[in-house]
Amino acid sequence: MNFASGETSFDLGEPDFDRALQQHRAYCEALKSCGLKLIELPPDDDHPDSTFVEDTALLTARGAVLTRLGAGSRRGEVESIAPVVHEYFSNVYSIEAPGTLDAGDVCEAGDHFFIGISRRTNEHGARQLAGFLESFGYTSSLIDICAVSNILHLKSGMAYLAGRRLVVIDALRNAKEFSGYDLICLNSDEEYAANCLTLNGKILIASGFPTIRHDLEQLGYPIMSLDMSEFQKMDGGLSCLSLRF
Ligand code: CIR
Repeated sequence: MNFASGETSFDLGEPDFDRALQQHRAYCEALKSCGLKLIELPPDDDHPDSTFVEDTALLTARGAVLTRLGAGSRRGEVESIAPVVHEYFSNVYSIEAPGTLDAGDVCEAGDHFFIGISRRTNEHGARQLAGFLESFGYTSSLIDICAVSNILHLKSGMAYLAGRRLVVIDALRNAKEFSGYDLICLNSDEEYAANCLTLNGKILIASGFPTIRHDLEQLGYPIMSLDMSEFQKMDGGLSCLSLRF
């Protein structure tokens, strides 16, 4: 109910709560239609941003990391997600102070992870995560997004598709960490669509971004699109609304 009192840096007006609920239902249906089984959690009225559950944990095939959210108003969200993560993972680490990390700043690309340093994720948090990932047998690289863009999280500006292919906003196209990757660059008026999701071979994108949709279709990807208007008003995208494992 208090969704509109969450954090946001977008200036798109107040979200319509009923519309947000409808869009959330459509999102859940889309995940199911891609073959995912959903674990649904009860609403957390103390945390208006808790629907952006992705930020609270990084779940990998080899272990999980509970985060320490960069926004003070959101920090308590991790307490509610922790027991659920422990139910499914035996190997769980936590980011500790002075580190902060929002998992929206973490992009898994096969066995490699890109970790954004942002307004929410500091270098301590990023380095702690890199250490945990190394102990799981993964590699990682850190990308300072504050230096190039005002996006909230790394994944507000990029997504991993498959193989060596990434979708990126223009400000990230020259990041040295992406050399050797095949980059699909978004037009400046379609940057919100960078936050797309690959689910069992299908790509979920926000609706209303015809150029990137066309480009992905030309590459042979089956596309599903969802209206995300109310979540965009609160600085959130498709990846933020779930934790996938
Ligand atoms: C926030 O500012 O923290 C939320 N309103 C939006 C978080 C979006 N999460 C994400 O990009 N992973």
